[in-house]
Parts: sequence; structure tokens; C-alpha cells
Amino acid sequence: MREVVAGAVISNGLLLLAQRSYPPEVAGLWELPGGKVEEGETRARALERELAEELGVDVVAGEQIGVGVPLKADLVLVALLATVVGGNPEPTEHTAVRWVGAGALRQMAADGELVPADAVWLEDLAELLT
Ligand code: DCP
Repeated sequence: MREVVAGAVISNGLLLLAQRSYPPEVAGLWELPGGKVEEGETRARALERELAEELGVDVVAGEQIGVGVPLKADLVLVALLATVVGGNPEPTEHTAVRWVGAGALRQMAADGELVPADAVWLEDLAELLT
């Protein structure tokens, strides 16, 4: 079983979302940024590495939020809280980033603008933002 870790990065009461550029099925949709946990790596370390690589930002990963979401038979997606400790997110692999509050997040979910797996965490995320 492999894991993908995604970051619920919250700063000043807003959540960081990143817009996927690939694959075509989800290009243009918004996600919590992250990536696959490598062999021998903790979830926290993987998230810190992925956000440095993808967004040039230093974060410290915290506790898990929400449930694990199965992506495939052998792949599960988990979300960890994360706090920015250095840098400002600038997308290298994503099309754009944005910071949203609970209201905007709910609207994006209602409009189908979130990656489907991440939409499972809507209530968990909205609670953190209110
Ligand atoms: N994923 C998701 N929601 C997220 C982050 C990822 O549903 N918040 C999914 C999309 C992919 C899988 O997880 O199916 C892996 O994500 P990435 O492509 O972002 O991760 P990597 O860059 O590590 O994987 P790869 O090198 O395979 O592209």
C-alpha cells in the first residue's frame, strides 16, 4: 500500500489551494498540494519535501485531518495540517495557487472545482477555517 500525502496549509485563517495542471481529468481543478510518500519516508517528511519542491515553501507538518481516501486499490490519500515557516508559495508544477476561507471553499466545492478526492474533506477543512 502506498500513500499520497496532501497538505492542509492554513495561514491567517485561510487555506492554500493549488490548481492542477495534469492529468487531463483533473487539470484545472484545485487540490491540497502534496505527493507520494517515498520508501523510508514519514508522511510528515514527504509533505515537507513535496511542498518545498512544488511551491518553494518551507512547512512543518502536523496532525492528520479527515479520513484517508482510497485513490486506487494500492494507493490512499491522507491530509496533514501544515504551517508555513518560510517562503511564499509560488507554483512550479501547478497552474496557480490561491488562499480561501470557508465560504469560498464551500462555493468551489459546490461548483465542482475541487479534485474529487479532496472534496471528501470539505467539512473537516471548513471547520478549521471558522
Ligand atoms: N491527489 C489527489 N489529491 C491531492 C493530491 C494528489 O487526489 N490533494 C492524487 C492525484 C494523483 C496522485 O494523488 O492521482 C498522486 O499525486 P501527484 O501526481 O501530485 O503526486 P506525485 O507528483 O508524487 O506523483 P507522480 O510522480 O506519480 O505524478
